[in-house]
Amino acid sequence: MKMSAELIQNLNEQLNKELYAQYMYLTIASYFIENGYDGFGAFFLKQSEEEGEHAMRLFEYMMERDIPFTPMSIQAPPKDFASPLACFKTSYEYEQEVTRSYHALFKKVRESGEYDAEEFLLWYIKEQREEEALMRHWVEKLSMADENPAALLFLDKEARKAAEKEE
Ligand code: OFO
Repeated sequence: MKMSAELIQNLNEQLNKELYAQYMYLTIASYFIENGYDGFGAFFLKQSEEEGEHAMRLFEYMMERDIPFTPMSIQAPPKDFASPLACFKTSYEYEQEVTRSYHALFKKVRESGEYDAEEFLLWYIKEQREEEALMRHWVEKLSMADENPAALLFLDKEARKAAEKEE
């Protein structure tokens, strides 16, 4: 079944959002590593790697369905964060934005009878739920730490453990 031009465009945009997430998390990892928080750095490197995998999953699906890939430019992410908490807040906000875009796309594929795409996108719906919960969890913890250096160093160690556990 041939996919509509609009849905093809939406899938390409979604892939671009995943690549942006990969680039943004890489940038945040660099912010942390350069500021001495290696644990948070490892956590964001892991997140960056996962976002690259999400982009590849979309790419492979598109190739399997004979959907043309359109290269698009990837925006430069911000790096001028005011604090570790600001990094997590930005990440949480972006995850919510990506969730909204997957939900909008899911609605469109359902309404257009694209059942195969609907089944494929379910994986992303679940993944976004998990990623939002993960970022929200860290925003809460960092808010409690309130820039206290000892608390931040403790959380930095916890973030490293979390990064290693997910592997
Ligand atoms: Fe790709 O999982 Fe979030 O953005």
